[in-house]
Amino acid sequence: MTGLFDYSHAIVRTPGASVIGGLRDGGGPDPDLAALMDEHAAYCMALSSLGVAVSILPPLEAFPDSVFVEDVALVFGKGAVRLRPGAPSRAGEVDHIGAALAPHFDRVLSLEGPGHADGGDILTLTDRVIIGLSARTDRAGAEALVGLLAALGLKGEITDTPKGVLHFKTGCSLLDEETVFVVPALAECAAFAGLRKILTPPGEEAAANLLRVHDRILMGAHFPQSLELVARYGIEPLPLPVTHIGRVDAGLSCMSLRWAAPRG
Ligand code: CIR
Repeated sequence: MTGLFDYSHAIVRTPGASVIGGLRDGGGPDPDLAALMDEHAAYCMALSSLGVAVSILPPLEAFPDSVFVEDVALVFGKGAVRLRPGAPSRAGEVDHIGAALAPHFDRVLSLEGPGHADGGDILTLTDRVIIGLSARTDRAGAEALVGLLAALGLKGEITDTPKGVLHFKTGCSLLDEETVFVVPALAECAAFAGLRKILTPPGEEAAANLLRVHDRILMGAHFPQSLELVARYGIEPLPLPVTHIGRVDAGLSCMSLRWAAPRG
């Protein structure tokens, strides 16, 4: 059986220059485009260096946030789902990602309206898929998604995302199949019952969105306490620069769609 983090394939999208005008939850300085492009290239190289076959899609200037491919689709070994992102400016990204998924998946399901769901709100565990309600994912979208997951043989579980946290996974990630790295505001989430919880160090809540790939953890290079904590936990971190892409609210998971293609 393939483990949760044994990805064979990933899809990423090169940012367009329009990414500078991407949606932002808070204020802060604009990203520097050249630095952001370098960060994205380093992210793609990190995935490749871990043995993942990375398909790089061309930029979509009309969609400033289209680099965040994780939000517009869900992918599993047994099929994919086109989502309905909650931000109106992102709705048009779905047809583009659908076209990119078609060559890789025999089954591509589509979330139908009126609800919305963003991939950033969806955390896949070994036994179920957690869907966090947020400003982007509403109850109707989450319930419709539970139905699509069932069609793929997966169990969906709906939970809440604390106010002020953009996406469910802005506040948590899996370190391993039983351990979640989580911001204090999300630590008591009922969906985490039975999981080991490790809290983000004070001041490093933004490190919560990390990405485990095989036996490494991709994590922002500017989170020294979190890097040390993960290393002490026994998983070697792979620090990456994400300062500029982080200014448009990126984490490590949102820049790729990853899956393990069935063997044979
Ligand atoms: C947005 O607000 O949609 C983008 N600027 C950032 C999306 C980040 N995605 C994620 O955390 N899954």
